[in-house]
Formats: sequence, structure tokens, C-alpha cells
Amino acid sequence: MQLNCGIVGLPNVGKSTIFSALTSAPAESANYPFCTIEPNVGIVEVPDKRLGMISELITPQKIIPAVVEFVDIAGLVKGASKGEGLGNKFLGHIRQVGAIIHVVRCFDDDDIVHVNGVVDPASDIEIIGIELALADLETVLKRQENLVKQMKSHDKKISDKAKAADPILKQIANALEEGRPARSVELDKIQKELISDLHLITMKQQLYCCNVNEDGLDSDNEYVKKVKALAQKDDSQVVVISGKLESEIADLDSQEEKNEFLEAAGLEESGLDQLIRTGYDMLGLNTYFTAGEKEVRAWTFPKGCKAPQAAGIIHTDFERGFIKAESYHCTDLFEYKSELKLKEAGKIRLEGKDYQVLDGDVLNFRFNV
Ligand SMILES: Nc1nc2c(ncn2[C@@H]2O[C@H](COP(=O)(O)OP(=O)(O)OP(=O)(O)O)[C@@H](O)[C@H]2O)c(=O)[nH]1
Ligand SMILES: [Mg+2]
Repeated sequence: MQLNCGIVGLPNVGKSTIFSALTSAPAESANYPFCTIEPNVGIVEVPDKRLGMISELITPQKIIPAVVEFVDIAGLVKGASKGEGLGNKFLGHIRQVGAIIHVVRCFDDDDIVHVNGVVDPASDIEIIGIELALADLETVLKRQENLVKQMKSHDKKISDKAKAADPILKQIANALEEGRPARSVELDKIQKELISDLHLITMKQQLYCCNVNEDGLDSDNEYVKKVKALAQKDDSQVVVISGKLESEIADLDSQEEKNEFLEAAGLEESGLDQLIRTGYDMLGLNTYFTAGEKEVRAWTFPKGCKAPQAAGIIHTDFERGFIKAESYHCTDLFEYKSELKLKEAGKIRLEGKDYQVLDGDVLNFRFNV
């Protein structure tokens, strides 16, 4: 299960500003391209109102949210695959992430250098798309070279696998050569599995994060409209945030102050929260809860997972010795107000090993090892 998102984009578009606000950890952000060289890695709590609502009813000693990791890397420029700018070697830092957040500059500010001299989201997106595709193409070509040897192997297992992978790689190489992402090639589950160890960046789901000025949040500006039109074509999601505003909010000490600030700005939730939740969803993740007097805790599981595997996320013993899961949905708790009342109403179920866990379930595992 991959719990992380990698942030990409041109230099100086606000990647580190957004990363710092996300993680409340200072990452160097400055008005010059290539400010970031070493990758920044940060763990971020996943905002979830249900966790607070459960805790109000159960009143635990500790509350532990789910987390997701973000990786901020150096900016890419046109020609990065040929060594322009800082080159593309640092993309290795995001090969293993589960999903990509592509930050696009959607603000005007003459003081902030744009590497191509003009703010143009469509061209910026195209440049990054091509550079990511070329980086993947390098990986695919290298693998194809190895496959030639493997196809001649006397070990039938190795040669069969290589023969099965070969046509898939050809299709992907064709797409990448045309600047299309690997995810545009239709593959079934088995085919995807055959090439999953390549960790192709353009195979991952991607969302566009439009970085706007603080006054651009109310309505979409022309840049944002362009990004949304492009996203619709390539089936990506879009989140609009103001890196500058978010870093001001992140600097506030208490949640109360943050809420007041948001209200004054006419916002329901911070753009960052939306970004985190969209990223979490894009990674194919859901949340279940464990709730007791000691702690109420959110646990992350892959969508569609069965009860024993969900139990194994807490501890492998829980999966190995899984017997049953006592289970109810958090919305039932919000309605009945206590576990006792849920029990009286017959709302607590005993689920077996085939139970598919739902987002928002509250689970108590019975196991025996
Ligand atoms: N006006 C305005 N400036 C911003 C905004 N977000 C970031 N900036 C400024 O843009 C400059 C670059 O921001 P960074 O976060 O360092 O950009 P980066 O994408 O990480 O850049 P590299 O690491 O060089 O690739 C900084 O001076 C920021 O203060 C914004 O929403 N509005
Ligand atoms: Mg940076």
C-alpha cells in the first residue's frame, strides 16, 4: 500500500511553498528557480471530521489521525531528460510514490520569475508531461534491452515472462514517444502487474494543483479554466489553492485561529485539506476507525479490502489469528450517541473473514494467536 504523493512542476511555481504549508515543516522556498535540490519528505495528517465526532462521543485519552506522505522535489524544465536545468535524475525520488500532484502556476506576479518568461498553464503542463514521459521512456528502453536477453533464457519461467512483457512495453514506448502518458495505454490487471516493478511515473494517477493568488480563490481565473479543460481531457482531478494564503494559515498556532481566518476569507475548508483528501482518495485509500477509552484512531486501508487484511494493518497477528470483527458504521454512532445504545438497538454486527470493510466503519477485532 503506497501512502504517498509526489509533487512535480516547473521551477518556481510554488511547490515548496505548498509543501511547507502542508507539512508545517519549513522547506526552502524562494523566488529563484531550482531552489529545491534535495527532496523534502513530510508526513501529513489526513483531515477527517468523523474522527473528532467519534471522539466527542467516546472521549478517549488519545486521538490519532491517519497520515499520508508528501515528497517535494526539484523543478523540471524543458530538456530535463537531456540534462537541462538540474536534469531528471531526481525523479528517482518520486518513482515509488503512489500518485502525482502536478503544481501549475496560475497567478500573475511580475516579481516572481517564470522560467519561460510568461505564465501559460497549457504550455507548462505540456512541458512537464513530455519530460515525465521521456524519463519513463528511458526506463522502458533499458528494460527492453534486458528483455532481449531474458527471452532467450533456458529458464522457461523467465523467458515466458519476458515474452509476455515485450508487447506491453512496445505499446507503452509508442505512447511515451508521442508524449502521451503510460496510463493512456489500456492494460488489464495482469498486464499491469507484469510491468509494475518499473514504477513508471506517467502510469500513476495525477491531479493538477492550480496555485492562485489569494484573491483568485472565489472564482476561477483564466489560467484555472485552461487547466480544468485540459484535466477533463486526460481524466485528472483539479484542486485550486493559494500557496501564499495557505502558508499564512499554516503559520497560525491554533485550529480556532485557522477556522476564523478561513471564515474571514469566505472559505469552508483550507485548500490544503482538500488537496490532502483528494490525494488520499486518488491513492485508493479509505479509513476505518478503532474506538476505545484509551484511543480513537483512524486507520488507512486500500478500498475494497477484506476484514482480516484490514486487521493486519494494525498488527500481523490480528490478520493471522483473525476470528471476527465487531463492526458498526460511524454514522450509526452519530445517530445513537453511544456504543451501549447501538448494542441495544442491535446495530453492532459480527463480521467474518469475507466482510469487505467500508469507509467509516468502526471495528473491534477478535483474534487468537
Ligand atoms: N504571488 C504569489 N507568489 C507565490 C505563490 N506561491 C508561491 N509564491 C512565490 O513563488 C516563489 C517560488 O516558490 P517555491 O515554493 O520556492 O517554488 P518551487 O516550485 O518549490 O521552486 P523550485 O524548488 O525552484 O522548483 C516564492 O518566492 C514564493 O513566495 C502564490 O500563490 N502567489
Ligand atoms: Mg522547491
